[in-house]
Amino acid sequence: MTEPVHVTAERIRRLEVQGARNVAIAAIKALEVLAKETKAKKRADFMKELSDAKTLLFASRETEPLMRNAVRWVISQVEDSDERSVGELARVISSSSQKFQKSLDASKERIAEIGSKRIRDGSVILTHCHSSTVTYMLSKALKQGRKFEVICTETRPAFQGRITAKEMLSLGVKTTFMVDSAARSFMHDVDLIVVGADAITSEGNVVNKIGTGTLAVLAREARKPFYIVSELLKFDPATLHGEYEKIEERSRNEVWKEAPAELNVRNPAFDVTPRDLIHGIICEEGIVSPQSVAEVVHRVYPWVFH
Ligand code: RUB
Repeated sequence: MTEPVHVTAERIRRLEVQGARNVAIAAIKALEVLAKETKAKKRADFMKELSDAKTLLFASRETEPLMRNAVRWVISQVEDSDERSVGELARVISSSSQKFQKSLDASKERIAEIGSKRIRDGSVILTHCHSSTVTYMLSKALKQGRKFEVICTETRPAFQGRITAKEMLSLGVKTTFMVDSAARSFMHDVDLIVVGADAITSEGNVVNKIGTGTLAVLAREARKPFYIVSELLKFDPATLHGEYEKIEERSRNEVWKEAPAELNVRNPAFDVTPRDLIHGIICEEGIVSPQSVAEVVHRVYPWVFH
């Protein structure tokens, strides 16, 4: 196993790479490095290295179907190839990884085009955590001349809301920052809630940063539209076959470093927002209902189901 896969997996585990999209890109870039540096002489040995890399990357964060779909697809291109020489197979990994990244970029662009139309001039937008897909969509709306304000939650315990707040300020957007538990107090000021996704299940439920489900309930109470902004490839095909999406539980130290030892501290990284609380999923195919998302994925990315 080459070093970079270990290093990348560790960086993902430590949240040094954050957000589903960045995690997926880092993982397939690590495969590119592996392909470049491999000492394997035979196809079988190279395939074993890829398989070990996959195991390591999958274990780095368990609620990341985009990463799993990306890694599976890149490796499948080698599995399907008739090439025998490791040099040729390594080239297949590099070109497949780059192709996947290009298609993710195209999806991000399309999502931003579609989603930015939902941002009305003068509106107040609430977001949670840090989603690069959400912030890109907001930057697109800004470029189109739309004026809006953003409210960010701080997103305990790892404070990813600070990344969003800084990014919005750097774009010159008027930004308000609050603790997560203040969301209900400000919901009446909000016109639209947009959040990212880590996983979309076959039933159209969405897994995203812990606290997202609470915001969705509050949005329903205040009758405010609640949208998910996400690439379709965050769909987890395992959920179609009955698996529950696993919710990563992180170290108690992130919540309280010097907590009394006998205290039971829980730190789930994500929660599930039921589809009935979601107005729509803004994805590269348009704004789709959570109920129809599995069919749309099936139409656009049939390989996900293999
Ligand atoms: C990040 C998070 C983001 C999604 C979507 O959690 O929940 O909303 O990953 O992000 P963490 P993106 O900080 O624990 O990774 O749109 O960038 O894929």
